[in-house]
Amino acid sequence: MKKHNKYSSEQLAWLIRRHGIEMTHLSGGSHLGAILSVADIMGVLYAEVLKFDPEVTDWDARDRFILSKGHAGASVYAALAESGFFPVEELKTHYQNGSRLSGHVSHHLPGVDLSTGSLGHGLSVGTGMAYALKKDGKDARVFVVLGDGECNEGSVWEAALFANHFRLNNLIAIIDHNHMQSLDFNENTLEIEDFGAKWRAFGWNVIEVNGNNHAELKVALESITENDTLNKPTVIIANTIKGYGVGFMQNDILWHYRFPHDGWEYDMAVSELHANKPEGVIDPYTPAGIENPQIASESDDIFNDHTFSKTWHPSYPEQMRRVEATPGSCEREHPIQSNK
Ligand SMILES: Cc1ncc(C[n+]2csc(CCOP(=O)(O)OP(=O)(O)O)c2C)c(N)n1
Ligand SMILES: [Mg+2]
Repeated sequence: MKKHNKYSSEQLAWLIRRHGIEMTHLSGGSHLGAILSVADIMGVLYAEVLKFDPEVTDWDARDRFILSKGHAGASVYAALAESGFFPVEELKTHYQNGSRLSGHVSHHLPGVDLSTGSLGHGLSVGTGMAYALKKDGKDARVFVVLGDGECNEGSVWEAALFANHFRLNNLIAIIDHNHMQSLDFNENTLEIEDFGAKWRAFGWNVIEVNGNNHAELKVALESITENDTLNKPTVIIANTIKGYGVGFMQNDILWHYRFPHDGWEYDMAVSELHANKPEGVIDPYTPAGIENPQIASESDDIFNDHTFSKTWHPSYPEQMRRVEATPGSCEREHPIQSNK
């Protein structure tokens, strides 16, 4: 694959994770689990796939990119800053009053084509862009990254129909399939499986990969580039883990909204990242890691199940009462454990 960045995809994904932790920590912002989940997809796209020029942001032939799951805005901000679109230092203003780096993706930043955050719109706009580019004979592609919970939105499927009808082979959707949304597993919220079969039925070329594995993502993306005869839009179902990269955040829905607080949460997250830092990357915040990091104690809220369908941790008594008031809601089995 061609290189479009001074960083490798692994280095860039690491930096996206590190920035995501710092940005949510400094701002008290949310959606860190969603940022960590999509970091590898963003790293591969911005290091090796997307055609762009940070000096000429409205370059006609640039690939278009839409982060439709706009709540993971920190991931695209970090990717853009590390790709030269604006100073890395500005990332610290995320969520602050007056900052261009709003919590959800803002088109006021160079390199962003569409503001997102209200789920379900990115694929429709991307489809329109791909249609227009094709009509104008432009050699550019459109990449849209969606959440899997986002695919509960009907508008996603309307766009899927349109893209198939016009055989938009310049459109690539990548779904961050982490099996979770805000409060629970997708399967307990609104079932979407068999996900691949659904897209196939809508006429799309479907590729399923491990979305935290760079090699698999690259093979999938390369296969689309090489297959010029493909007369269909492509969807890559990227199976990911929400919170990937920080053990105690992985598959714990708490980290959809929670930010890493001072103390063991921040210290353990940063220390784990440091233990897995690729060669040649400098941590812009804690270059030498954290000396004597605080570690969670037994009484700390770590490795507990915070999903709505199982139970809420006792530290959330109000929500717990709500769950108990809903008959049967506590007894439901985890769909993945029960292999539904
Ligand atoms: C139209 C709309 N409804 C609700 C929300 C609130 N919301 C923010 S993130 C989220 C969950 C999204 O889950 P998913 O698409 O799976 O993304 P993930 O965080 O798992 O990557 C929801 C419902 C929203 N942003 N937009
Ligand atoms: Mg999800």
